[in-house]
Amino acid sequence: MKDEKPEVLDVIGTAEDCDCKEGMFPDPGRRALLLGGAALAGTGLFAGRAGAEATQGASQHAVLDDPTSQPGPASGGGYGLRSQFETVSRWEFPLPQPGVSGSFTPLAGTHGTITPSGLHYEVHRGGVPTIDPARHKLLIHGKVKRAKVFTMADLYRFPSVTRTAFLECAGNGGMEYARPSMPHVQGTHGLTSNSEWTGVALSTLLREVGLEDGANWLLGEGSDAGMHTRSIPIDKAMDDAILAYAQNGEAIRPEQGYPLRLLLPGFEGNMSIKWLRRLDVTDKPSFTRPEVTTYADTLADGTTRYFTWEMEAKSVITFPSGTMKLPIPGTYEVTGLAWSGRGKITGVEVSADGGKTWARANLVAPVLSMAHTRFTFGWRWDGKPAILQSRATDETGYVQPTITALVDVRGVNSKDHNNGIQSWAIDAEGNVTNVHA
Ligand SMILES: Nc1nc2c(c(=O)[nH]1)N[C@H]1C(S)=C(S)[C@@H](COP(=O)(O)O)O[C@H]1N2
Ligand SMILES: [Mo]
Repeated sequence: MKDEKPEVLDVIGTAEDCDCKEGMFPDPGRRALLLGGAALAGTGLFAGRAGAEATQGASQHAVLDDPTSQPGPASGGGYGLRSQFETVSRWEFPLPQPGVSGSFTPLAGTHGTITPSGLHYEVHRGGVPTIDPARHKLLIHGKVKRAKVFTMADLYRFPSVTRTAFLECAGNGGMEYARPSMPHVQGTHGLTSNSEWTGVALSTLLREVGLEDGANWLLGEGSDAGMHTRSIPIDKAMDDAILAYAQNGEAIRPEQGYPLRLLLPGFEGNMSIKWLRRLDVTDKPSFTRPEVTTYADTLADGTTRYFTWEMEAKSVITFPSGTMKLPIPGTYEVTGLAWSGRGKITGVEVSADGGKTWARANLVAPVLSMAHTRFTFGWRWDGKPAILQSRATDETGYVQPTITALVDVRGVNSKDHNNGIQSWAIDAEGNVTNVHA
């Protein structure tokens, strides 16, 4: 039995089918092209960029022909690492702007809905500061009755809340407005991730300090060198904003704002101030430099949109997606993610003919408000060219627009808030590429 090849579905190719090359782009998506029981069990195997990320601290153990023949290495204890065979990695900004660094989540290489913390996308305007939680403090002042400084120890004593929420950079997909630009879904959509966050409800702390009349806005400030500041409307602060100290069951990662970040579910990522050290309660928005420059959107007629907070409903097919190859015609499970900053996803439709006809995809429970929602769709590829698309609807009834419809309204000056429908073309050989359709 052990020597027999595992039975494989006819749609799964063999390792020889994989023309994986080392190149500029990691290929997290060559799913199903590497053969084996693990792939069938749903663990998924991804050929990726070999090298540093591939091993990142994981011990390299010899592979026995028969792993039952002798005990493996003893438990290492400590902090567990993934298998030495797993290579899925973030992709660093290929063209960093001065002062800005970050990386994209490999959406095609993750399963379910939670993004592993080590694969969460990152955007840093002044690098990642190293902050000692024992010395970190949060000041809340301004239009409050009792200005206060909170240490982390103080914050841990308040009632905690936990929720799942996506974060998405307003610039996610920004390169795609005018023309298809990134080869793979990590580049087109990888500036969004989804985590379970734990912390203190901001409303709890605002009640603790007591709001004065005219307390309409907050100015949030981080402790990094990025001078990142944003005005936050008090309604959001009192509604579902969280001062998060934990992510996916452990302290948030340095890249995500350790030891404390603001989390505004559903709002553009840049409002969720990392390394949070100050909240100034004000009567008016502060019109900080980032919010009147970087995060304002210039429309086709030259006017500017400010305060574009909510991320509108969006979806993307992650399998199959750009740079992948369907090895042979047959049945595949098309899958992807959908999310909305306005609440729950109520439906995702899939088209295989560039948007002429649509069919309803399956939403995988649980479907949570302002969180990534996994969708799946059984599809038989007949071997002819096809264009795959997905279209999300949220609980407000809002339907994800086509790129053309978005460009008609916004023009192509704006690089933010591209939630247009993504098209993946499949040619007769099964090659998947990024197109506008
Ligand atoms: N203090 C501070 N907060 C920040 C930033 C920053 O550079 N400094 N980047 C913002 C941007 S542009 C985004 S999209 C999100 C990214 O959060 P993440 O790096 O945890 O994914 O954090 C926001 N909060
Ligand atoms: Mo961002």
